[in-house]
Amino acid sequence: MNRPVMGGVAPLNAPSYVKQQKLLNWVAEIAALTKPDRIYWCDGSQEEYDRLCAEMVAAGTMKKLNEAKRPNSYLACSDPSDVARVEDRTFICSEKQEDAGPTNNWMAPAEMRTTLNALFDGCMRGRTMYVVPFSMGPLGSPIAHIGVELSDSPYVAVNMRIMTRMGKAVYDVLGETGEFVPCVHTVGKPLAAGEQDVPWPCNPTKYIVHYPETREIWSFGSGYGGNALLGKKCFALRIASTMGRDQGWLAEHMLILGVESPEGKKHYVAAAFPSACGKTNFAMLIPPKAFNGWKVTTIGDDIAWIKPGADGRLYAINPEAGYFGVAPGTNMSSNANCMSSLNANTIFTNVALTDDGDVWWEGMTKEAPAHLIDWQGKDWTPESAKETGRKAAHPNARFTVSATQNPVIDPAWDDPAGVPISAFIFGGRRSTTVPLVTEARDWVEGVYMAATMGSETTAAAAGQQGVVRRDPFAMLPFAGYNMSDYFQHWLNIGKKIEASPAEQPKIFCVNWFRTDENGKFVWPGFGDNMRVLKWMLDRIEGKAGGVEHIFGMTPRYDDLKWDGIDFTREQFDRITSIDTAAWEAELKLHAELFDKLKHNLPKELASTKAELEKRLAA
Ligand code: O2Y
Ligand code: MN
Repeated sequence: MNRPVMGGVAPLNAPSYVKQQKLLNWVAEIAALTKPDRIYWCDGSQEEYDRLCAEMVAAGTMKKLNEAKRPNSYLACSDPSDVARVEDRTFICSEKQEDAGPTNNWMAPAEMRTTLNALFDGCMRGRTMYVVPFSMGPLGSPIAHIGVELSDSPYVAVNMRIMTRMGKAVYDVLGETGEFVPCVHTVGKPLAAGEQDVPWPCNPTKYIVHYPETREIWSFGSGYGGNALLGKKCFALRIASTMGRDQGWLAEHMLILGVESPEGKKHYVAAAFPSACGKTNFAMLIPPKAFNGWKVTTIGDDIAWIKPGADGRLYAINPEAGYFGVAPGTNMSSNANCMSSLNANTIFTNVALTDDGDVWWEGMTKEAPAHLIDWQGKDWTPESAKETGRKAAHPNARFTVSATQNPVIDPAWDDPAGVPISAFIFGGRRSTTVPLVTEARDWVEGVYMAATMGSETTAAAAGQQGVVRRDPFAMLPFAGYNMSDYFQHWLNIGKKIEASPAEQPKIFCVNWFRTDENGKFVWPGFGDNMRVLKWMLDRIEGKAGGVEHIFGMTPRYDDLKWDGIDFTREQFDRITSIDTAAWEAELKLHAELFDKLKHNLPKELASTKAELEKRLAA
């Protein structure tokens, strides 16, 4: 192993297959700033993955799970202060504040660079800097883009291997002159000579910083999820959304699924839901028994990159190669496909450890095991939990697993050309007001629906849970530029594909989460969402009816297939009815949102709102 000269810079150590001088210079420059003890270039091999995991087991960062029960799988438990994305520490540092818009934290790039230079100076002392090359999307796809993450976290390196196409082959695509997004990450905890490391190093000071103009990402202080795996939210959404605005494509917080009828007619739909609203479950949906012959397959569970094709249709890829899904609530009834994906080769983070070396989380089984070690390493029993209210797994506990382990992965999931999109679905978590499903009458109305989406908050981001916040397009935490300009970009894409109206995707708005007077969900959700999906496909093919109301077009009871479920007309009315008073209040909230976003707000949205108000008054 190369050792640094005392007080000097670690040798660059670059493998001969790295041909790009700009990349080599950048790695050297970041090493000079962060001063790691070693530089390690990841090749993405299985041997390397196994070795890094073994090192983390030795260091106490990970536990190897029982090989007989969960082969080649690990449990990592984070510092209790580092458990979720930190939106209040996430910054869009565009030159002009108005380009970040009122929904993003902003700081002038020069000021941020001064702050970060001080924080990053020497931040990797005593550690290894991993050079992690990755492709977001199939290698070489015209829709894909490359990134390189420099991180002092081996946990990041192994997770990036699962979540992206990571390794040596990326350098072949990059060549001597290819473009890449530079991503710098540190846990922000340098080690002094002889200092003993902790299992999950991190820093109470956190900065997740994006420079959209220069397409750079800098992340300081957290080793967790979206804060640290920079290909995901930082690149594939925040930076990619600005690339999409400039280049005429879309980077969206959307799952993509394929749905095939018994007659063999297949459509792909892309669906946006705010964090932790069941996207992974929907992406792996198992149709009810009565839908014999219907198949749902997964392209992706979280992010879609969508580009207009030469034929005027929109084509989508999943830029990721794995799933970083929420564990609590995942079980054999909510998502059997996901559960079988997790049988082996999985990294679990912040779930509980069973006495026989397996994992458990709330909702995995009806009854909890008699004894567990909770995510904070403490003894846990169902009895003690009743007294203290302590969860065995953190509510934002996660699994990292390769997409290839999904039993219903779509055959085209890795197709560089992408798949054609027939519909966009937008959903929020609303206990009242928003009907089960509504079809927009046109693209502009669909953009309005998506722009005014609201959702009750969940555990995926730090902060208060259960309050309604507007989450336009489920992109509030992820748009890398001004939200009003983002709406305009969607309207522009609509105009671009208007030329072939038959091919233009329909837009739907859904809400699986309406509750009754006891706070219980009325709609069964999960596999039964297939009933709604089928209505959408029937609409796309001109085969189903519906009824127009103030907000768009909703199915009548008889427009849905009810075989195999006892769901009454009364229940259906409860989740599709329009409560005029609630909508009047809702429109006031739309007005508040539009007032906040008034700079550059497309006039089409204001006029759509005026029409809605007219229909409501009538
Ligand atoms: O960093 C985290 O806490 C996870 S956030 C996340 C992970 C996978 C998919 N989506 C999300 C999200 O917050 O939308
Ligand atoms: Mn997400």
